Amino acid sequence: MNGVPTMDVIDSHTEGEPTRVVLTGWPEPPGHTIAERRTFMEREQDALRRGVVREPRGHDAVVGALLTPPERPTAAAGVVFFNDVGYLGMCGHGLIGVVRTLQHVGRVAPGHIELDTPVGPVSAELSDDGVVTIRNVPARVHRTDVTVTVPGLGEVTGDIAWGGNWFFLTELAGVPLTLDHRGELLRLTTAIRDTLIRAGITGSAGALIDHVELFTAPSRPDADARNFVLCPGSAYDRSPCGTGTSAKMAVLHAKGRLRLGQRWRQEGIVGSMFTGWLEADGDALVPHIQGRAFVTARATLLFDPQDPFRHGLA
Ligand code: PYC
Repeated sequence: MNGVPTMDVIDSHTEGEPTRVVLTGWPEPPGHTIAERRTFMEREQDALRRGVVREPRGHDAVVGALLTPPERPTAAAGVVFFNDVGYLGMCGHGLIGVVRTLQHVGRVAPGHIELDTPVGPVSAELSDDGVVTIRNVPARVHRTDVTVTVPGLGEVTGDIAWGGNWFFLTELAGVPLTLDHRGELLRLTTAIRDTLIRAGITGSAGALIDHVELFTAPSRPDADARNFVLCPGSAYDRSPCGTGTSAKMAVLHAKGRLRLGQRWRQEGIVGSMFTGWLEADGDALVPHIQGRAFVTARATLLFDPQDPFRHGLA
């Protein structure tokens, strides 16, 4: 199809959660920082975001990642994460997928890799066996033991923490965190998020809390807890959620239940696992998240000007 705009992408999944990395075809968003590039994408290139991750080419669980030039000369790339409804700050599973994708195309080798994101510098260690350990942006607790009254659910008490995205973290008795209950889990976590928004409860500086994370006892004997994570929009994370595990570890540390360096093994809703731990960097609590990603496809997306849905379904 001569003359039709195209994009080359690589798909992967990290512990079950998909990532689609855009390699070519997306006009480079200008900006001195990755945050400026993301603002430009939101303002001027949003149709491309929708076309890459929404149906008919994608679905609501796909997280897209645009590679850009980095901010720091030491970084391999800048990266802006996005999904079907907007843009993410950081994305833990996505970063693991990006590292394996960069390895797949020969841009990085096992060892230390620096990357720049809109919310700060991050890095990764890629092992010879393909396991990736990311060093996330610092995590912090904003408020603990916040109680809200959720229609149809009653009083829910949880903690608000940052792990690269904003999270409300809680436990709900009565609904098993299993895939066959995902419909109900989506409904309940969406009701919690809507209640927080209506009540004006936010992260710091009025930031929207767009992720809700539920916890329960693990099913795996080698895990410490199992979770269910509502992502922005109406998708749930198939992986144990890197930024959510970071936020959880910050809460556990603040409550005296996780020491620096102590391993936290987080099982996700499909039974996969991330291993995380916290390190101190001055006053900052730096989460490390370890997991695996597998490349699943290389594709060329075609944006036929005749196609009324080339920029995705609404
Ligand atoms: O792994 O941080 C994560 C994440 C955020 C949204 C989906 N995955």
